[in-house]
Amino acid sequence: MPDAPSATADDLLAEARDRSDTLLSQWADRLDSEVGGRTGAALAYALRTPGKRVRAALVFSAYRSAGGASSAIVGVAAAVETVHTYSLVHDDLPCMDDDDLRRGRPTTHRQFDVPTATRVGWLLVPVAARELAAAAEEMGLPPATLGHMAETLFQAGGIEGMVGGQWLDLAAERRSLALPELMDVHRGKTGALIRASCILGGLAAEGPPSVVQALGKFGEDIGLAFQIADDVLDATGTSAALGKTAGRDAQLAKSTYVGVLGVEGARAEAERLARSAVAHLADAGVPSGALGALAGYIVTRNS
Ligand code: GRG
Repeated sequence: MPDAPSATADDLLAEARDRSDTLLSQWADRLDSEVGGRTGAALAYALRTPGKRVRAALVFSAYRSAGGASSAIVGVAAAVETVHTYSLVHDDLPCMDDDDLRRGRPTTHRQFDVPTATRVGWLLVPVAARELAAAAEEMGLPPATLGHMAETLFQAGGIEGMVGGQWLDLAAERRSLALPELMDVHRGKTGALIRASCILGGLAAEGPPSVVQALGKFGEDIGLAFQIADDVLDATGTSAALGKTAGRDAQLAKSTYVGVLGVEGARAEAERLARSAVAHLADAGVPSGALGALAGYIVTRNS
């Protein structure tokens, strides 16, 4: 699917699920037999849990908007989803958010056990690295580009991104955060990987620096908007619709955008960020049909 201005978010997400789930399922089969036993089965379980695949859709759309055309980009999309899956498996552990339900199914530690789920999370990170390298090779990308892509993905997953944000989030339970601190938490724990998804698409397409930079700015704004929308859904949605426990933020006494701005204020801020995200693309002359549709979805989604 080229960057079609008419593509709807539903089309783009269906495509992302179709393409990345097929590959993730192949990785699941391989890991199940390579690792074996309970841990192999748990790795396959985690990789096959049915996510929305928003990050994969962003990789595909950013790639096409930067002129990319190789079908091997699916390996990059699935590598990002693998890092995301690791973060969900660990986020649900008793030492973090301690949750029983994820993607409409028992969390990995509930289905298996805590040591197995802990191992699964750790094992998924090198899987993502190996598959990112394989995809870059299949696309014929130069080693320096792969290096840049790996740095982008794993920096986003580390102390400057997801781990750092999650750490701040855990430390902030039962404390009231002011808006600037809350932005740091959200940009790190959720926004960094979403931003990286957009940049990775641009890098894999070997887009010019101005395009990759615009994709990064787009990703930064929608990454923050994504977590604000998540705060709203946690406060207003049901567990059945979300596939995870609703109202968890209140139970854990977390600071959220809803707590600071109220539901309507949080929604308005997410919408403002989605508009700002698309403006970054327009400023740099990057086609924004598909990415704009995904930005709209991110702030209006109901799960
Ligand atoms: C060691 C402190 C430390 C951290 C480890 C666990 C972890 C790293 C980070 C957690 C990051 C996290 C889970 C952030 C929440 C991101 C989020 C809003 C997830 C939900 O994303 P969706 O809605 O989920 O795209 P699906 O299921 O559709 O993929």
